[in-house]
Amino acid sequence: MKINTDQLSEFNKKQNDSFENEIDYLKNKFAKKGISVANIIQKLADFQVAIPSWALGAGGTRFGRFSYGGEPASLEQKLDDIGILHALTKTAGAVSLHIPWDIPEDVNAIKDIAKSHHIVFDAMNSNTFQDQPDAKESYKFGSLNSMNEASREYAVAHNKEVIRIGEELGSKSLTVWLADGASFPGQLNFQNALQNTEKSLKEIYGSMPEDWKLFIEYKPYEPNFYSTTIQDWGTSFMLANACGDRAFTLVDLGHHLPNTNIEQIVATLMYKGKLGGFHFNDSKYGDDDLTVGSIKPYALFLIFNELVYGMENNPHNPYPAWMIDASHNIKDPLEDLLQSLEAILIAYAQALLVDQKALKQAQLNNDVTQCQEILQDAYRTDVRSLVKAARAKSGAAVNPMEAYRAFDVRKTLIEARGLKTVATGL
Ligand code: AOS
Ligand code: ZN
Ligand code: ZN
Ligand code: ZN
Repeated sequence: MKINTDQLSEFNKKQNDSFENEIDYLKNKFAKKGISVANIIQKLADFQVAIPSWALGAGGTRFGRFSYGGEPASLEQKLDDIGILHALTKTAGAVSLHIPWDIPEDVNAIKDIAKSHHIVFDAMNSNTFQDQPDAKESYKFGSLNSMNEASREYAVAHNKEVIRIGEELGSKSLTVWLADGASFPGQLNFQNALQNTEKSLKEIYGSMPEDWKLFIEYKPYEPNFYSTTIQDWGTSFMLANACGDRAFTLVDLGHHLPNTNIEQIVATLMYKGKLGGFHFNDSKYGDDDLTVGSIKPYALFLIFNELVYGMENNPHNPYPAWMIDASHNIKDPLEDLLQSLEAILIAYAQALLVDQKALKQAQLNNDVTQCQEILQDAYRTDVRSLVKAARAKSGAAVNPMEAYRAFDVRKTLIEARGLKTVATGL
C-alpha cells in the first residue's frame, strides 16, 4: 500500500481546518517577543525522526503478545510501513535497522524501496543480547563485557559485521545497546566488566569508517536486575571519551530511574559536545516504551527546551540522531507511532517558542517567578496549528491520524498480509 500526493491534497482540501486563523494569532502574539513563527514552522517541517524497524509490529511483554494483524513480515514490508508514516507526516524519513532481524537479502533492492519512500538509513543497531539459533558463542553471561574472551570476540565481530552491512546501505552510525550486567551481587567483578567493555568498544570504534559515529546507550536495569555495566550517562560518557571524537552518548528517555532530571543530563552532554543519539518514548515506572508524551508531557517539553538551547549554543555537539524507541502492546503500532511523531513536534514547537532573551534576563535578575512564567507561557501555548502548518508546507496530511483512518490503512494491510502476523523483532 502506498499513499500518494494527490490522495493527500484531496484529503487536506476536504478537511476545512481553520488552523490558518490560529497561526495569525500566534504570529502576532510572538512577533512582539521577537520570535518568528514562520521560522518555527520551517524547523518543524525539517525535523526528521527515525523509525526503528522493530516498532512496526505489536511488541508484547513477557506475559504475552497480542498480534495486531497486518504486521510486516519482512524488511521490505517494514519499509513500506514507514513509507506510509512518512507520506502522512513527512517527519519519518529515516529507518533504524536491527541486525540480525533485518539482514537485507538484496541490498540494492532494499535501497530502491527505501528511496521510493524517501527514507534514509539512520543508525544501525547491533544485537548481542540474544543468542541466535546458529550462534557459536553465548551471550548468556555478557557480550562486550564478558569474562569469556571468545564471547567478547564474537560480539565484537558481530558489531563489525553490522557496520559492514550499514556501509552498504549508506548508514553513518552504529548504536550499541548492551544488556550486559549481573542479576545477583557477586556475579560479576565490576571493574573487570567495565574494562572488558571499554576494550571491546574501542576495537569496534577503531573498525568504523572515518565518517561514522558510535552511539553508546545506557540503561540502569533490565534485563539484568542487579547491575548493568553501562548503567548511566556518566559511564557512557566515560566510554565515549575513551573511544574518541566520533563516539557519543545516546539518551533513551526510558532508561532512567524515576524522577531523574533528564533535561539536565541533556544539557551536560551537549555542553561537552557528546550527545549523539536520542531515543524518544515515555514511561511511568521503567523502560515502559510508551507513546511519546503520553505520561509526562511537561518533562518532554523541558527536555526539548535543553535540546533546542544546545542545538543553538553548542555547535561542537553534532546534530543528534533522533529515533522513536517505543513498543506497542495494545494499540495499532502505526497509530501509536503517529501519536509519538505528533507529540515530538508539539514539544519541539513549544520549546522553540521559549523567549530565550527574556529568560536570560530573568535569570540574570534572579527573578525566579518570571523564569517559570516564561517557560510555562511557551508550554501552555496550543501549538497544534504550527504543526499543521508545517505538515501543509511539506505536503503531508494536515491531520495524519484522521487521514490514516480515512484511508483504511490497517484494513488494507490486514487484507494484504493476513490477520495472524508476527513481525520479526522483539
Ligand atoms: C533497549 O532497552 C534499548 O532501548 C534499545 O535501544 C532498543 O530498544 C533495543 O536495541 C531493541 O532491540
Ligand atoms: Zn533505546
Ligand atoms: Zn530501552
Ligand atoms: Zn525503552
